[in-house]
Amino acid sequence: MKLYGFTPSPNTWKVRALAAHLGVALDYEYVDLLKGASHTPAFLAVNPTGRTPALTDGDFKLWEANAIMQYLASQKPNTLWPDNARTRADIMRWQSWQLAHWGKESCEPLIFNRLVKKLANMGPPDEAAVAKGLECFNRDAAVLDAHLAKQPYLVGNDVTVADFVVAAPLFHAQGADLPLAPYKNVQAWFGRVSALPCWQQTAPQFAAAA
Ligand SMILES: N[C@@H](CCC(=O)N[C@@H](CS)C(=O)NCC(=O)O)C(=O)O
Repeated sequence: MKLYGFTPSPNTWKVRALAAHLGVALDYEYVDLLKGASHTPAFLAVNPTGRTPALTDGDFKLWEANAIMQYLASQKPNTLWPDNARTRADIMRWQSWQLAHWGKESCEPLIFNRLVKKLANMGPPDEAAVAKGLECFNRDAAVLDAHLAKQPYLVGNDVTVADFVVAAPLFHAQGADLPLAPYKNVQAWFGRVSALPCWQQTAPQFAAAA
C-alpha cells in the first residue's frame, strides 16, 4: 500500500502513526503542498479533490483520512477497530465529530492562523477566525473533558482509532497556543495517547518537512 501525505499535517501524521502502531507497512510519498504538488495531474488521478492524505492499494484508491484509517485498521484483527457493531459506531461517532466540529471548527482555524501562517510566511492571523476558533474550542473541549472524566479513552477502557483521530491536532497545542489549561482530563488522556511510540516513530520534522 502507498500513502501520499503532507508530513507536518495532523491528517497525515495520524494515518502514519496508526499504521506504525498496527505494524501495517506503507510506502510513503511526500506531497509538497507548499509547491502545489496535490494539484498535479498525477496526484489528481489518485485524489481528484487535490488533498492529502490519499492511499492506493493496487488499483484501489482511497482518500479522506478517516476512511483510510478504517481501511488500514481492517487489515488484521486488532483492538483499535474491534469487530463489534456498537464499538465501531461509537468510534465513527468520534471520527464524525472530529471532522465536523473538533477539527474543522475548533483546532484547524487556530492551528492555521497561529502556526501554519507563521511557518509558511502567510501574513498575520485573521483575528475574527481566531476568536471564533477559541469559542468553538472551549465548547468542544468541555464536552471532551466531561467524557474523559468517566473513562480513560474515548471508546471504553482501551485506545482505539477514535483516540488517534481526536488526539492528532493536539500535537500542535503548544505551537497554536490551544487553550488546554482548564481541561485536565483532556490533558491526562492526551498524555496517555501521545506516549504511544508510534507517534514519535512517524513524527514530522518541521525543518525538513519530508
Ligand atoms: N477531510 C480531509 C482533509 C484533508 C485536507 O484538508 N488536507 C490538506 C492538508 S491538511 C490538503 O491536502 N490541502 C491541500 C489543498 O487543499 O490544496 C481528510 O480528513 O483527509
